[in-house]
Amino acid sequence: MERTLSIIKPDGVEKNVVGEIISRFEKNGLNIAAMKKIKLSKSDAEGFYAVHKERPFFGSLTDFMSRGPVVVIVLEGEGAISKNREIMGATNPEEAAEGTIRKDFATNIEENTVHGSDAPETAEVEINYFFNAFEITG
Ligand code: IDP
Ligand code: MG
Repeated sequence: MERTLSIIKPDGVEKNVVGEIISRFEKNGLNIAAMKKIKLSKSDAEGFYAVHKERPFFGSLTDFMSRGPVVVIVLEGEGAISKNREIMGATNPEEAAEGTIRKDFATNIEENTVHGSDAPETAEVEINYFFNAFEITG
């Protein structure tokens, strides 16, 4: 059993597709181990995306991620990290496969509706960034 962090980004919340996105996770065998709707400050977003701080889009990305509420979710299941990345689709929605969340809902490469951890080490760090042990019920 593996855990991964998903974030429904501000554009996904604004488009009112939170339920639709969660439904896709559940239909693909991922369980919700923890979930909450929160608003990131600019510095919360900068901390979360610290790995990208040298990238040219860092300022714009962290403005976007802090402009409105997000839904943070711990997904649990067999191969949850790669399964979630498959359901999400490619970073750039123009390159995302048919039927993926980003293909169906993303606006562009930045406002791409969902985040998903990319490896077990990042999943652990990212889950701990938002949730304490009491909040993760499995
Ligand atoms: P990922 O979310 O598919 O793992 P990353 O390369 O880790 O993609 O980038 C993190 C986030 O930064 C993306 O989801 C997207 O919101 C944003 N991003 C990535 N590349 C670009 C870009 O070239 N321009 C603007 N924003 C970008
Ligand atoms: Mg990434």
